[in-house]
Amino acid sequence: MKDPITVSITGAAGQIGYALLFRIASGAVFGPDQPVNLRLIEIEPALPALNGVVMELDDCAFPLLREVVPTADLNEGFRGTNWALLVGSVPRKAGMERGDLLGINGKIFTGQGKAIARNAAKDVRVLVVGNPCNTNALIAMNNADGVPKERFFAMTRLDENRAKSQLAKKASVHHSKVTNLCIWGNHSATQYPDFTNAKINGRPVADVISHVEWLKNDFIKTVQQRGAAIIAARGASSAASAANAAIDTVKSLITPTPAGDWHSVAVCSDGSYGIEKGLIASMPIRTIEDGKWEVVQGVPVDAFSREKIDASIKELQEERDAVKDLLPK
Ligand code: NAX
Repeated sequence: MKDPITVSITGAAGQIGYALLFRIASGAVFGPDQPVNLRLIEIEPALPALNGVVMELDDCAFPLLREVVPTADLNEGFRGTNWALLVGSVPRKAGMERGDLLGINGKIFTGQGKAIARNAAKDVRVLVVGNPCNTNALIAMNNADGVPKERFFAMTRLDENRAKSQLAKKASVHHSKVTNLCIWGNHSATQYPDFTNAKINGRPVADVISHVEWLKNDFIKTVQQRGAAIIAARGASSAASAANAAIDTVKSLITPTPAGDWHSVAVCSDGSYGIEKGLIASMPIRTIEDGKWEVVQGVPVDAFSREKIDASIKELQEERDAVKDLLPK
């Protein structure tokens, strides 16, 4: 049996946490021969609820689950961690401006970035799910002294999965037949689900779905607004699908990407595709092996895509400017 891997999860008593922990503990993420320690981080008032979740983990008697540590202490929560999944954040409330939200969450991610740098394992990787996830990841990355920038990610996989599912439905094929779907930019309503490079059964989407106006309008809008549609229907934001996307992201980052394909995750830009260096932006990523990834180069960006990508990058620059006090020089 391998040595256990340690996974820290913030917001562990929340609804995404509830859908996420049990799958990690069951082996669905790191495999059937990989024991797991869980460090579950919550704010003080949520610790009683978190203890209930821990009782349920106990009651599953998962063969692969080793230590479970529920805590509100960041040092304890990130001690020795190999994967930090930053899910917890403060939701936007009525009357709150986007800037207020950035400021409140910014402080959380400053502290978490520092605590990760102080306590985590040398190979730590960080996936930010809590919104605004790109900018929260930017703040954590810039405050985690000594942790390489390529270890920070923000989640856009839910958007990718949503986009694949919409294209598959329209083309009446199984969603596994949709590949090369890149989400560009921010995980927000400006994100760009790139249908121009996506494939269905290995063919360009436009060869299969001839309704170009649908692709340019309804498709993009449906993906961008899907989160709001779920809230309207369910009375609560997406949780199981978000947890599933976090799992897909981690799996895609620890497994080589199938030849010719890519996956979407926001990473620290190296300037590829004219995306300002240092921003956390979603783009096409290939995993070479566990711990090693690269931006896929040479993906064609036509004028329509350029405009959409630029709009989302502009939003990321504005978010970055709004939190610049939290980014040490
Ligand atoms: P919940 O409100 O159910 O849970 C959030 C949990 O985080 C709560 O238990 C809260 O006590 C905890 N928390 C708050 N501040 C914390 C802190 N400083 N340290 C540790 N824990 C803290 O929200 P949930 O539905 O689970 O969503 C969590 C986050 O995911 C939200 O920010 C949400 O906007 C974001 N999402 C991101 C998605 C993505 O694709 N990137 C999609 C789904 C989701 O909307």
